[in-house]
Amino acid sequence: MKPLRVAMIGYGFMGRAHSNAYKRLTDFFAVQHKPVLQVACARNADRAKAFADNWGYTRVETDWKKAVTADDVDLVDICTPNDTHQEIAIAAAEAGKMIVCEKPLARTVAEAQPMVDAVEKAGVPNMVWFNYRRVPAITLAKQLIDEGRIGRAFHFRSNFLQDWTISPDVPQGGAGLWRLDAAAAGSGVTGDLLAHNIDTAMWLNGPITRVVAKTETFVKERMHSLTGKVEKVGIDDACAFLCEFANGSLGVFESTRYARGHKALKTLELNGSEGSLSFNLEEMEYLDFFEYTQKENGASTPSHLRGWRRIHVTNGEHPYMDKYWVPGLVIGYEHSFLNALADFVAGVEAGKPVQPDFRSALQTQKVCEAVLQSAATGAWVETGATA
Ligand code: SOE
Repeated sequence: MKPLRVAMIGYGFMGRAHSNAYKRLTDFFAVQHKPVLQVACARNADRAKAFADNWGYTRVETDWKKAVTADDVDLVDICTPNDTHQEIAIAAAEAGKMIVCEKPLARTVAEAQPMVDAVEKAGVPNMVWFNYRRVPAITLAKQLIDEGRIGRAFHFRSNFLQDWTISPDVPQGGAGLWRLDAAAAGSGVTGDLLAHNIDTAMWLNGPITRVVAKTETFVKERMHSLTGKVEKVGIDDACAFLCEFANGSLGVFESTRYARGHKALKTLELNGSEGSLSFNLEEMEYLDFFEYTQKENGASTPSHLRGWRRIHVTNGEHPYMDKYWVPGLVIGYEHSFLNALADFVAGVEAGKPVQPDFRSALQTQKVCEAVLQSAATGAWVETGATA
């Protein structure tokens, strides 16, 4: 087995989620490369060391430029706030490293485009961690759509609801809370949460062509952890948008961090001429399927038998599930990262790009930007997103 030496830039929640995936990859997947946790990089040496010791990284760097150009590194994993993605990714591409980057790709399309150019010019394998595509029930949804079981799509609706920023005492800026700071994050729920839903939606249902949106910032001022001053809040706390897909279907999306009682209620539903699909992250081992037309014989399901079918996505023939336990036993959130990593490494070994790559994530970035532009003007905005 060949080593795949990883430089992890950043050590927060995603640094942990990805480190777990690197550690477990070859325990579950028959790939030819074994990740080696080589460099943990963070500006604060003590925190980098604590992270490295906990997860088993070989060494520590406090200068990301050294980490991404180091001879003992094959793959750079960007888990830092969004405002740093571009500089790190371009430097890593120029150094010829493989790159996996946290979502959203960048703060804006203008920032993301040079990242796409850099990885394509360097010809380095790249991926963005839109991990929810690799939840087996969502991957199964894609399979059912590709098998033609939904037919002509009419409606796509999707939510991502949280409630962790309702208190005006939550500061903006700093570890974890940079998500509330527009300078670091670029946007609020649009880039942080809806980007996931948009990525999944376009994977399942094709490009979103135009949008009309409304955003709201409920708490207008918050203490900034970095300056110690009360400052204007520049992010969207909530966002709702309508859209059209290139296939003629209509979309409705909503995200907020003010849905009291919801921690990560992430849902999607697709309604088509021959069937419907529904998914809810709180019960992530299930995919709900309504089969109007039976694909196998082309007949309509007899009306007295019609109803939503709850598929427990744990059988060996379900996506990824043959790698884990026995039928009936579930996997969790962390496995979506493991599955994504396995696909990435298998793609590298086969010489095939793995989706979503930077170019694909740029399409999601275009939709996010159109959503924010529409919210600012109140007008419908063309996204320019392609397949
Ligand atoms: C925000 O709370 C967050 O952690 C996002 O940043 C992640 O991308 C999402 O998967 C869960 O929620």
